Amino acid sequence: MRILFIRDDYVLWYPVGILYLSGSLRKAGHETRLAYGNHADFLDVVAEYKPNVLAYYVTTGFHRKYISLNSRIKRELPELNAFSVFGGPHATFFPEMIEEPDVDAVCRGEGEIAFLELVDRLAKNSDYEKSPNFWVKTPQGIVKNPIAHLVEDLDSLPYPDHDLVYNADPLTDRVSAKVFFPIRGCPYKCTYCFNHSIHKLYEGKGSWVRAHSVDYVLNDMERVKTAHPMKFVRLVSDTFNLIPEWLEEFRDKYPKRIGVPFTANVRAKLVTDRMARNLAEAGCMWACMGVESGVDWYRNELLKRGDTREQITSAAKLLHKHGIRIITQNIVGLPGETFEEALESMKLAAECEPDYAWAAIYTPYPRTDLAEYARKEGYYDGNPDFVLKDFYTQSALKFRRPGDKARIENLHKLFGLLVEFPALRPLAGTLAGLPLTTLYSLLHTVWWGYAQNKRLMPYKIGMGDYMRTVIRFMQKCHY
Ligand code: B12
Ligand code: SF4
Repeated sequence: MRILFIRDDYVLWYPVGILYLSGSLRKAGHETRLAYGNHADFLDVVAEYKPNVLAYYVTTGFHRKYISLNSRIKRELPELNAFSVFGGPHATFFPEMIEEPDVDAVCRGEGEIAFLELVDRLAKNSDYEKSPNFWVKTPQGIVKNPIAHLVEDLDSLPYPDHDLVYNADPLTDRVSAKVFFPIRGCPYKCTYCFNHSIHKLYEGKGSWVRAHSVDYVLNDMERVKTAHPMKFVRLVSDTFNLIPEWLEEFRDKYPKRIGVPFTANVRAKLVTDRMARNLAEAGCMWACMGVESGVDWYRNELLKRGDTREQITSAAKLLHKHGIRIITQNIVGLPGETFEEALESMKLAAECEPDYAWAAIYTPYPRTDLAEYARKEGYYDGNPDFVLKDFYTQSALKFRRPGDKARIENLHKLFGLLVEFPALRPLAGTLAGLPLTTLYSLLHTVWWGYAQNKRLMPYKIGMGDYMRTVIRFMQKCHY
């Protein structure tokens, strides 16, 4: 079968999930390709490739775009009779999207085994509607199949097919850091994140938290490094510092076999002096660390983080002591939050003295406990179609105090600058109250670009590719 993955986001941080899916499909003898670009190009690629299956990775907020694009492809190229399949976090937590026109199947949870089984069944024309993990549309109605057991041994999966992206888009290959996902899942239950919901989805079906062996990860990296420019590595696992022994083995082997600087996501309360040293010796150039809220009640009761202020600031000190740069990550505009409470988050981030203070505006993702709380408390209506496509512009919530919405949205744009320049902090309330959102957005983008270039990226790209990348960002406005 020919499977065409379709991606309209020009993401330089491409999604790793579809690389794993392509790896599994190819190993089993199917053909795969990625169409990467704008809507007009897709029709040409689809017409030329003639796929049997159209495959989409969807996150909430971007789902409408892909549903419409799929309908357009089906409408304009009806002779193909292609079968459309949606997967990824939105499909997992909002499988009701199967009811949308032209959506043929929706995958819940991990797809390597499930998608292969569906494609094999389609190839043999044998009961495809009975494929585990899938909700499938049939002339008799929607079939909702149960979730299969998780893959226990991640190393049993074929290597991800990185060429899927690089063949489709040489610019991504030239300019972007190479992305890997060594550890799957996270044991914590933060209420805004998808992990607690997926734990429930997989209850009794195996452990959600699993790691590849260090050797599998390094073999995969070597494959990429020998064939592609690899100057920087992003380890995008949710929490990279979960397993201290794994990290020690990685520290021993990665510098010799790969030796390229990397970044990873770390959980503050797990960071010890020894762990920070291990990360540094392995080659960690910078780490992203969740701070989330500066108000203990929001951080630990509402968000269920379970971090003390001391754990957060001490992790920052330890990472810095070992020469690792830090991006702190905060959420502003939490359900019920006031402007003054959001300012506390900026202050806690500032105490960490980060190399960049990143912040998001809270976005209620479907079937998370916090989105449910926000719905029950009347902060939003629960319709995922109103979840905005990114958390950098506006809040989707109603606020307790009139005026706080606009001030918190402005605070979000000024967050990094306020953390960086203490002299600005006494002016935070006044600045956030001014109707200067467009200017603040511009400053926010320029400051992020500056921090990336000067502090976070260990390599430079040529002027031509730099301009091409900037144009893409402007066209698509994200990643
Ligand atoms: C790295 C990362 C990013 C990176 C890379 C982009 C990406 N989408 O991967 C960046 C920083 C760019 C990013 C951006 C965003 N992200 Co993000 N990101 C992640 C993270 C941490 C890892 C993704 C990953 O590689 N997973 C590992 C692979 C193996 O799993 P997977 O992607 O789920 O794929 C498997 C299954 O879902 C399934 N599957 C996936 N696609 C398909 C397709 C088909 C056809 C089938 C059958 C199956 C299938 O099979 C795959 C293999 O098992 C996840 C959390 C997570 N652990 O997944 C959040 C996560 C996906 N991000 C999230 C969000 C909210 C965003 C943003 C919207 C944030 C924003 N800017 O506002 C954007 C959206 C970007 C976009 N265009 O989609 C949420 C999504 C929630 C939701 N309901 O949609 C997540 C789940 C985090 C969370 N805490 O809840 N993200
Ligand atoms: S620690 Fe991070 S990845 Fe883990 S559950 Fe909390 S927010 Fe999600």
